Amino acid sequence: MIRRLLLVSNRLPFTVQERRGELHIEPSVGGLATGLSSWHKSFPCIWIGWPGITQKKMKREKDIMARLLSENCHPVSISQQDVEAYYNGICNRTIWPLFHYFPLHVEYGEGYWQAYERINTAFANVVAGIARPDDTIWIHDYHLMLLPRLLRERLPKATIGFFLHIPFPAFEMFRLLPWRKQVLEGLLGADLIGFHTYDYAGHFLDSVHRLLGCDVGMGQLRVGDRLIKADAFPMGINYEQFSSAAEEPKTKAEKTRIRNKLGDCRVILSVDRLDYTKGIPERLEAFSLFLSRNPKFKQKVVFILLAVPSRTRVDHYIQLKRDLDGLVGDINGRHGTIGWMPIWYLYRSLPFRSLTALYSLADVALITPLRDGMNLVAKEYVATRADGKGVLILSETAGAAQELGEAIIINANNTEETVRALEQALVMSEKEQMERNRVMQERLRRYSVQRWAEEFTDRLFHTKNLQRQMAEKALTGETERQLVKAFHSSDKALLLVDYDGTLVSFSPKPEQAKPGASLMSLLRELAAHSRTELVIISGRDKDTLERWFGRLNAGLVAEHGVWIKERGRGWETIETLTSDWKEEIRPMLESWVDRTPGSFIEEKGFSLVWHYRRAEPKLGELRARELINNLSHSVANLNLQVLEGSKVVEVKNAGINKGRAALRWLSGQEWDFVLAVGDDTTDEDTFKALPSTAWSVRIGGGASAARFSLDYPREVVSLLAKLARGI
Ligand code: GDG
Repeated sequence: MIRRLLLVSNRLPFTVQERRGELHIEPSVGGLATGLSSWHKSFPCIWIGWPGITQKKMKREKDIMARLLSENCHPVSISQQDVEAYYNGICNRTIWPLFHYFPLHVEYGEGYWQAYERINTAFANVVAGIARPDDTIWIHDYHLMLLPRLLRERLPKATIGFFLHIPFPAFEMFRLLPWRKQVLEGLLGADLIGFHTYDYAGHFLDSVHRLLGCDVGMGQLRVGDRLIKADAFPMGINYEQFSSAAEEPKTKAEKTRIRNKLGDCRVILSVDRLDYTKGIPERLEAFSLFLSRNPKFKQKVVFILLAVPSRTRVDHYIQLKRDLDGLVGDINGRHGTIGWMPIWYLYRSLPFRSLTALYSLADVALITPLRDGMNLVAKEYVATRADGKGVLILSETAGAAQELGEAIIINANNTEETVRALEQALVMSEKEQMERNRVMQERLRRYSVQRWAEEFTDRLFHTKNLQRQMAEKALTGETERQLVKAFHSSDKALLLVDYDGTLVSFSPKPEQAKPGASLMSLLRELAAHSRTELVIISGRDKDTLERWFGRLNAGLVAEHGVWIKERGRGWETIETLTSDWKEEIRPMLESWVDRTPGSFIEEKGFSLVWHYRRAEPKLGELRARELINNLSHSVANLNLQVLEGSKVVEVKNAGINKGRAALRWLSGQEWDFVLAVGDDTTDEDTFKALPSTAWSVRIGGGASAARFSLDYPREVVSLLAKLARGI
């Protein structure tokens, strides 16, 4: 449950504007602020953001500050210089074009990046100064991607959510950003990272996997001991506000006023910020071609183009405005007649009433962004048409297209297709219009902006709960003390310890993971304990284990149980095993090595292992899945099994596993203390073979039969040191 919400976004829901030398505050129009207004009033909420004027002006007008605070808005001051480098620089000249697949519009500059770090830090200072331990912090959008981490450093236990309102691009695009790792690490400070679509969430996880090497699965990953989730939450609109708008007397009056000017012309409408991502010139070209192809529509149709001024200090926007002015003039000049102007071009923002009046009289909404995180205008148009009429044409590269499949979906770069869509829309029967709209309206009504916010925050708390459950499993503090105490008061203790990933971290090449002098001395101390038996249970080949640990007074298990060596005895295999099958399986593994750069084969006495730790992570995993699939046909006939370890696929004789090997010790004698430690799926067999009183610890996250967890091999070493040295 939300106790108090801190909403953090670049802009506050109020804008401070200067008129005739005086500052005024006015509610901001658009998406988040209006959408969340009814929801966030149901509990205490503080909004933190930039009020839209510079530091100097804020200082001059102290009462503006007091007014913002009385509206629960905490301003973050930004100097004029930083507004240039941060807002007009890194945000709108670098991140915005890159994330919308416009790499040629992108400007990179170290000064921009420094401003980004500076402003994110300024936000972190303000938020950390306000935040209480049980607050929920929800950060919005691309301006603040470093903030989650900066806050996590200051408030390690905080509940932090992040939502990205623009697309997260595919890896090939994202990797172009010089500061790509810092951005990912910044975002990973959050507990939950939300996107409009599954594609964007997938792209993000893909980049995290490839650039930071984190394992991601089922939309979640771990950074240190913290579980983080990334998921899709398509943002909705305040449905009731739009669906009831058309019936408001003032809207009706506005509609009549506009209709009188239009005569009986049909209306095509588009509404966007004037932005190159919105595909406005392409749309106009398509409209022009439509008029040329369909002269019967001349004087019968009007295209109302509402373009809201945006980022007017950034060159590409200035240029776009010039191009658009020219294009509109050109089309009107070419197709227009005395008394009929095909395009009504409005370059301004309209009041809500006029906007909804336009929505409710438009026969067609032509929403064709080249790339758009979601696009709320498309949803607002459908919601406003409470009469069920009207046709939405929407491009597939808007996030909204994934929810509005009943619209006419087009590729905005395909002029022919857009023309055909216009032709189809203008002759579509009312029955069909209503059938399509009803389905979309029902969906939009159910998944409103309130529901979006609730789902996001619910999932954020769910993630926090999972983190808590994981923390309970962590072998720390009191539990660790109990384990150490139980060991020291036991008469006969058995320690079953895996090697790679448990006593040492993984190395790029298996032979590099040789135990160092201090680890060897610790193992010698443990093995020398008179009441303790140490067993190293590994998947490694017996020759390596013999070389490294042969002189220890310890039991050894090699190749997951193919070979066993009890204390003071020689190596033996537990059954008559064959390795003739290798000739059949090796060529398959070799072809996988050829197809997966960086992978290699390791050959052990009775098994073959394909390692892909050094391969490109995504390719490695894909090939591993394919290999397991392909092997499944061969292994059944040859009485083999396939084991999946950490970045390895291993083929060996069936019926061999670490659990079975562990039974040799577990069933042979009475133990009053048993501890098993391991890090991957092959160790799960050991955990499952243990008596219920045993202590079991799995390294790293994930579901496990082990009772406890630790994060890193160094923690295992420290635990064993406490056993050996009685600390
Ligand atoms: C970003 C992402 C994502 C527009 N003109 C007027 C006016 N508007 C309102 C609309 C709508 C909002 O502004 C525009 O939202 P969009 O979603 O269409 O686009 P962006 O501004 O680019 O927003 C986008 C969004 O964030 C939310 O996550 O969907 O993909 O780019 O609400 O109604 N409102 C008024 N007069 C206007 O003239 N009153």
